[in-house]
Amino acid sequence: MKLRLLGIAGAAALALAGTAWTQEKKEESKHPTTEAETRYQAGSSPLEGVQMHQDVNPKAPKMSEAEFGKARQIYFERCAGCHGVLRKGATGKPLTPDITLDKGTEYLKVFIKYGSPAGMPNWGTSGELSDADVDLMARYVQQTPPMPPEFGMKEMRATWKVLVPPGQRPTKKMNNYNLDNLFSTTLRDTGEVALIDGDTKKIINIVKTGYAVHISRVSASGRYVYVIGRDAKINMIDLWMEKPDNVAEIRVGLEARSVDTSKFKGYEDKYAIAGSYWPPQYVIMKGDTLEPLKIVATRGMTVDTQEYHPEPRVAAIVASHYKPEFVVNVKETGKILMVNYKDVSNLSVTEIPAARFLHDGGWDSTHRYVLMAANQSNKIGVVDAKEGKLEAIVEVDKIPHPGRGANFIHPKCGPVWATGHLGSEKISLIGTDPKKHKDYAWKVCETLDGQGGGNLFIKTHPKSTHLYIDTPLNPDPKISGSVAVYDIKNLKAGFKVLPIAEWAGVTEGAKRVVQPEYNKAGDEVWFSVWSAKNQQSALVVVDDKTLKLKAVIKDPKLITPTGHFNIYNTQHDIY
Ligand code: DHE
Repeated sequence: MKLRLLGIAGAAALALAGTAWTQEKKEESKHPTTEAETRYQAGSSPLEGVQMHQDVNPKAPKMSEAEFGKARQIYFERCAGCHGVLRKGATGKPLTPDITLDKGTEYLKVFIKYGSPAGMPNWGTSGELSDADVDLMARYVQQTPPMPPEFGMKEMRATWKVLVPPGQRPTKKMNNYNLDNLFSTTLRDTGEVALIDGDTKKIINIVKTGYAVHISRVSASGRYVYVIGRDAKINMIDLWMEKPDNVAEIRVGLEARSVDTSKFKGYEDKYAIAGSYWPPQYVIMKGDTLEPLKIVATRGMTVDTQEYHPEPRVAAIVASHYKPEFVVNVKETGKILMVNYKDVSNLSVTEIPAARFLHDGGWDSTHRYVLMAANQSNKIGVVDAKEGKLEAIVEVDKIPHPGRGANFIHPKCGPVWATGHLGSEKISLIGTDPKKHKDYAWKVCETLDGQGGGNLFIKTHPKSTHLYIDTPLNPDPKISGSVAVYDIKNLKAGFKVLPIAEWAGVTEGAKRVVQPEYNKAGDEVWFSVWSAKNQQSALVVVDDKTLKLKAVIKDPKLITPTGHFNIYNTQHDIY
């Protein structure tokens, strides 16, 4: 795995920067960080465009209003993902004036320009920030952090639109599509999803959604698709319409990543839930109109040191099949919340301690246990949804990133759930059967080697004997443009490599291959070949039996495809 190297000038400058450098070097040996990892976490925040109060600290270096505005925009585009909206630290270090004023402008400039091996990107020497911008940012982080506005019921209701009220919607399916085998594909940079017929591979509709659209989830009945953008806009699509399209929309905050809907028997399609990064909160909505009903803040104490965190972001949310509950990951406090929606006005929430920096995760094959990755802690928290308690914390490799994970039967350990890692090539297989395979339950029962680090998603299907591992964030284009496939029945044989980007026949762009997703039958696997906004992208469909190319879907409208969600598999949590 390639480490980011600092230039000689950078190292020398950092050496001058004093003891902090020695400390950073110690951390480097424990946690070598790749550029891909750091940049993935440091994704752009839509808060860059939000009006905020400017409060210039009199002790801080001078900045004009225009300079402050420009620096604020750069901060939210590049820095807030790691250092937090309020600069109190998230996966990156805190950058509040009590710390930064002591360091001073020259010291901060060195860090910003050259980066640090502990994870700070080399914004200056990589050419992303000019010397003038580096100077601007060094002065900016010494000012009092501007505070984005809150987003409560009044603001949500002002954005809420029911485009087609439930009474005016079809009473039966009005199209001939095989809805179970439809795919909702994220078109990240156009703020749209492509609804694609999985049988004919034809695009049914391109539906407008939020900014830098992120994920789709499917209602318990399979009729509605809920899509969330990074600007916290949710779009609700009715698949029964002649041409499936939006029927309701709302903004639930200023920045968000997760949405899901109630799946417990008797509550199908009744509620939707969305979690936001800013403000740190989740909201429960009516499932058929998105009318906001209840907003709950996640600000509070961290799980380990029990200190107050002002902006604990809501990461993955999944819906329980065991109880009328949503499972809500709170990233910075490291708590998994079991939010019981039986009585929304007298909401009861069970707070389960896991580990800091909870991110993504999914169910075991029985849907009783949910496994959530605390990515910067290198741990998986396991919750028993039936008993409503922590079952185990499992140590894995560096920066686990399961997506929703992959479930299959291991010859020795019985049922296992698998996760890959952003920070290493390892794939950890965790035993999930405490009854019949007690010795392996909640332990890493086998570790496989993949192609390299930079893995984001891993997938299999109950009808398949293959396990697919993508590596879109690996620095080597050969690895980021291909996927590794294991034969589950013969793991010892190692993996085969499928050159997906080459098969796509796309000539330009970075061509990162991302997110394996099965069709309903479990005999095809879909991948996105993700290029830049102004370059051609594609979807590649692989025959799961033969591991040969089955189809390439290309269309000028397929701009920056990333995640894709098969309706049936997403509806039933099959992975
Ligand atoms: Fe995601 C899931 C957050 C960057 C594609 N991503 C998730 C989830 C969270 C999250 C919390 C779990 C949602 C759930 O299950 O309810 N993602 C973040 C980030 O904070 C991060 C690191 C940086 C950012 O600024 O957003 C980030 N994500 C990305 C990408 O760059 C990806 C690869 C491309 C894209 O479309 O933006 C990406 N994330 C995805 C996908 C899923 C996802 C496809 C759903 C996986 C699944 O199988 O369910």
